[in-house]
Amino acid sequence: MTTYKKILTIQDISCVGQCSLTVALPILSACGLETCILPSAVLSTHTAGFSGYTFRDLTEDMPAIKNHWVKENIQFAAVYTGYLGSTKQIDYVVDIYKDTAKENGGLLIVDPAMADNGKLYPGFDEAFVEAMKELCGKADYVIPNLTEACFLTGVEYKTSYDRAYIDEILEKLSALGCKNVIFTGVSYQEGKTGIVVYENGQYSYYEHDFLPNSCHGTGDIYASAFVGALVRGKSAYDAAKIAADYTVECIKATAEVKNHWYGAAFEPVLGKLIGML
Ligand code: PXL
Repeated sequence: MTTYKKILTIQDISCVGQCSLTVALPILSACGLETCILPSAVLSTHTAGFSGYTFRDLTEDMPAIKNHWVKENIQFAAVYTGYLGSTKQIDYVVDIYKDTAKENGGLLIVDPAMADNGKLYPGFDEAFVEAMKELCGKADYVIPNLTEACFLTGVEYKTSYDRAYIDEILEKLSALGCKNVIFTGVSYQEGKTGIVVYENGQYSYYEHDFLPNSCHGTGDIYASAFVGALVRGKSAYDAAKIAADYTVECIKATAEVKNHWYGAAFEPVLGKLIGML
């Protein structure tokens, strides 16, 4: 019973597209955590590859939701944020964390889901990046990909780099206040990729094969599995490794499905994730 913890995840509902809450909720539940949700926005689909999607921003619902939780004395063992719908929402998230988790030692885990392949996602701008820097600076763990880390630190995005380049980014993330960094998609050699775990200033690296058919939504799968394993009591390195191994299984499962371009088939291999915990 002692491992049954309640956590809150704040990210959008993309009704179709296998990302954000439709991924985080099942993965965190499979990890054995009571998973409470706060949708940041509702979209008909995600924004990467579909056109004409609807977008309902739920920023203005957030304060009343939080006030109700505070009145009910609801507290979370961790708050995990993903794709957020507006710059103003980031301030509300800080407030929600403060009132529902921080004072009781709850963790703040931030996936700064805002960019990939050198570019910001549609709808995000410099003001959003600035607000995200503030949020990351308060986090116990941040889980950026290389593009997000570059936007957060002002370092030029490169597709080919060495350890010194990654170290510079890690130092700049620490200067923002990020306590621990789980840096995804760091590749030092052809055919390989991996995760840098930068915990209390100590660098470690888990390398695995790079799969060429990498698909949309794997960042959300990775972050959710990492959070699930970490809150279940794994060390940051072990949680980072479990999440990487599970994400690889998801990419392999997706390759078995014809024309599945918009997300990863994470469901058929959920049992493997459970087995790793
Ligand atoms: O997977 C990140 C993500 C989450 N939510 C929405 C997105 C994206 C990436 O494009 O568009 C709405």
